[in-house]
Amino acid sequence: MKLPAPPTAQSFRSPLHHPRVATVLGRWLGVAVLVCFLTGLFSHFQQESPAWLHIPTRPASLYRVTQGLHVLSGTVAVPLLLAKLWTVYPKLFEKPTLKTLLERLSILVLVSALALELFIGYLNTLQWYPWPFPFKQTHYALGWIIVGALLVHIAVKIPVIQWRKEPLPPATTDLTRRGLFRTVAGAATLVGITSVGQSAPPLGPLAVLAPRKPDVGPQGLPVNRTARDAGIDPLTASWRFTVVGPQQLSYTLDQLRQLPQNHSKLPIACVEGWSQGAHWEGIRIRDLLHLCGAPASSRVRVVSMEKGGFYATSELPPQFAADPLTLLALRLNGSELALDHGFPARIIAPNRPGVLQTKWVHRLEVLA
Ligand SMILES: Nc1nc2c(c(=O)[nH]1)N[C@H]1C(S)=C(S)[C@@H](COP(=O)(O)O)O[C@H]1N2
Ligand SMILES: [Mo]
Repeated sequence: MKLPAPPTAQSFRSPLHHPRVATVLGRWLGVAVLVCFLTGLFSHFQQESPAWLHIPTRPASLYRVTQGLHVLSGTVAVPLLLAKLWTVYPKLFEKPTLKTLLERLSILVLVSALALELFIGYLNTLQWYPWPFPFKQTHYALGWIIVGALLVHIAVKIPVIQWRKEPLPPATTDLTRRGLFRTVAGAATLVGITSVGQSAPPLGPLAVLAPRKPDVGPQGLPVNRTARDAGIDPLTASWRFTVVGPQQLSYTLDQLRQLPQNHSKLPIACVEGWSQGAHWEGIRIRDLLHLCGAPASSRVRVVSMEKGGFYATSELPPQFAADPLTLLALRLNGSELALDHGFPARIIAPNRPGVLQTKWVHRLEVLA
């Protein structure tokens, strides 16, 4: 029996594989990747702020928007990438020359880095890490690889993607180009609508792709890590909250409750994409700084009772410590903090990633 001959580039005659179709899908994908990259950079700099960078504390919900967009644009990029790969895969059957071989290599880097990036990004939203490398650093490095490879790809393709007025080949299949674009746009919208609700509460019930619904959790707020997972022991009678600064302060929980209390309406915006607004009550960090004799604009190290681990401490840059919205919160949505939300005290500050909103706080250290 004779096997049929392998396909060649000429076997794919559908105009849906035309470079202009690839160009249109490439533009859509390019926009998604750009939004994802820029919002990702913002999130990175929030967590690793270099000394020269001054991150503003307002708008208070800025990080909620940028990180919601980050996860949304990454999710929407998945169907766009699949569609783009489908339009161009017949090119794989062209006989390579040295030039196209080099180009293919650069596209291989781009596609594999982007596919891996989107894949580990989505698994991160599920808090599932079935790999030996650190997620955060890898995710960040891949972002730069993608942008570099994308710039090379665009530069190589400039002659093809420039809009030319030459007529397109006539449609030969039942699915027209417009039909394909509608299908791809529909798929992208569908995955968008079924995930955006994790950060836009009115759409919460539709968010079947998202692991967390913004209003499901104790006190109407999701929990990212429970007290049990973090190994938090029950409070003992000797528990004290301390501030280490020019003077050292020490309070029992009742004494903390006697200090002047303030309100803030601020969201928790997790790097994993879910976010929810909440109403917080507690003591302004700048009031505590004042009480211990430190300037309101001091850098403050926040220490949790959690032992070890990436979330056990965080730092408030001076502008965040000084902001009147930044609280050592004791109450959430009208009642005492639930244990899983950080009882007896946690940090809540405007325009910050959830990872820095440290829970189960028992000490503040004023840094020089
Ligand atoms: N000590 C400590 N603080 C923590 C965490 C943690 O695991 N340990 N998780 C952080 C993360 S990733 C988020 S998104 C928020 C979530 O707050 P919530 O669980 O009260 O909603 O808490 C932050 N504070
Ligand atoms: Mo988080």
